[in-house]
Amino acid sequence: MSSLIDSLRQICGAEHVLTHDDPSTDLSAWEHDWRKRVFGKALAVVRPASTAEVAAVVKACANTFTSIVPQGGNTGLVAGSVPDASGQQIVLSLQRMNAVRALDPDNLTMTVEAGCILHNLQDAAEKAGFLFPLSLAAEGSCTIGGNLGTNAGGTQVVRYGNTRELCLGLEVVTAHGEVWHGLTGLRKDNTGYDLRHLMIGSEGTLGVITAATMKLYPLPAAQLTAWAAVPSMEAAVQLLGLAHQHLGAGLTGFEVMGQFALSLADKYFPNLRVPLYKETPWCVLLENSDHESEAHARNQFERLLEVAMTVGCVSDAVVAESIAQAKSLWQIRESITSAQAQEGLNIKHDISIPISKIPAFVAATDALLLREMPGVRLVDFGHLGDGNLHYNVQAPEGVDDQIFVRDHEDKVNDLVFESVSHFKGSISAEHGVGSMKVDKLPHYKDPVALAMMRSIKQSLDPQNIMNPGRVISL
Ligand code: FAD
Ligand code: 2HG
Ligand code: ZN
Repeated sequence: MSSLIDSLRQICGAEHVLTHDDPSTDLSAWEHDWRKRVFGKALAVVRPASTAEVAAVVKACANTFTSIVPQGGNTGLVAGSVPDASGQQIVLSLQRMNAVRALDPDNLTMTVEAGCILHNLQDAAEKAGFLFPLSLAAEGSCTIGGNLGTNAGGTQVVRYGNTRELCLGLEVVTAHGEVWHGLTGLRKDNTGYDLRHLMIGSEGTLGVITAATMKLYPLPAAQLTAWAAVPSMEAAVQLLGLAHQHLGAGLTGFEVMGQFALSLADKYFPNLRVPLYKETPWCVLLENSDHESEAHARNQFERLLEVAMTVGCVSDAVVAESIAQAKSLWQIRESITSAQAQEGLNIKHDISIPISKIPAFVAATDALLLREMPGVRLVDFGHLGDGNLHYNVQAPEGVDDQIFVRDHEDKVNDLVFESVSHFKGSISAEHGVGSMKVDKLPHYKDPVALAMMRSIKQSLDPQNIMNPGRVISL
């Protein structure tokens, strides 16, 4: 292996190939996942600065049958970006490849390197007078390469779609170390299989994304945020229908949050002042982006809320009076993951169900879990506008969280996933499969689809060096 490390040092420069041989180097940040559920050991952390360097690194690894784990911001929630415990896999960190290569205002695109932090992309777009709409709570550290790798969703999907819908072209280093130059920026191209869509969401198992051409949108004239108390999940779904009717394409966010999830946000972030949640089982956060004016947006919101209150699907509501107030409402929503982590280890489920079936799913699955494990605390929240719930399970009050997760995780997963399957949903809506759900996939994915996935993987990565053991087991 020392000859591989020597080659990698020649390719990237010695200071960009970190190994455990140097006792002063701490690799742990690259070796464990954000949730601290998986702790691996890397042969080396390799930090190339260009596509040519990535290609040379992959070739050197292919020549020595060395596995590669691509890593961006390492904020993934399914442990797909960290090495296993063998000490034989390299972490290929894209963090140094963070340039905005071009912005084309007429084509409404920007071409960026994979290691660009999402928040920096949003900023670069805004400085040029455009909106890059992908938005998620990890945006200060996740990268566009990771967003593409996982086909991230986030809070604007109801209007702009997942990362997949925002991408018009890719540059990819294949498992053989060749470079596919696919940064076309074309909105129409029917010249055969769409390899871009194969790579997006493949979680580093088919190749390394080194750059992407992403869509830009006009900045709205006004963005208004409202917070509504709703009496039930049925009411939340009814409100979603009304919001589509009244706001049309202006509806850019529709998030639901359960009372217990909000109580955790309140407990750990008291300065955020969570409104209305104490008297109601659910709250909804809505965003209206308007291309006319703030007055128009406010007027639309007021009409929507008036109708919603008349039919009874909203019991109380506030519309943010300022940008600062809107930001703090969004901060409440975005603080839930962190608040839940501070409350203790928990069992996450990132699921999607047809929107119409969500109330029945929640009622049935809550009842099932509470019957099987009395006292479990359900942290339900998510992107209701997309039919995507984060249906997370926390230990009963006073029960040791580590012991609860150790003893109950499998059973809880099985109960929730069986329920998801009954309601014809997906066991991963936006976070991906990673290493955490790879064993579950064969039970819940169509066998013909799985067989096609397996043959794609074997044909594009015959040595199985690209993030092996993630997404699909061979
Ligand atoms: P990493 O975690 O580094 O990697 C994720 C996966 O992509 C791994 O399998 C990795 O191998 C692969 N990968 C990374 N870079 C590349 C590349 N260049 N080429 C090929 N494969 C690559 N996700 C959502 O979808 N919606 C949310 O709302 C959301 N909110 C979050 C909130 C918090 C607080 C946190 C911690 C996470 C959240 N996530 C969310 C999950 C996570 O942020 C996303 O999955 C994000 O897209 C990961 O980006 P990353 O750069 O951190 O990727
Ligand atoms: C979000 O929507 C993320 O905030 C994280 O997808 C979800 O913590 C979670 O379960
Ligand atoms: Zn989410």
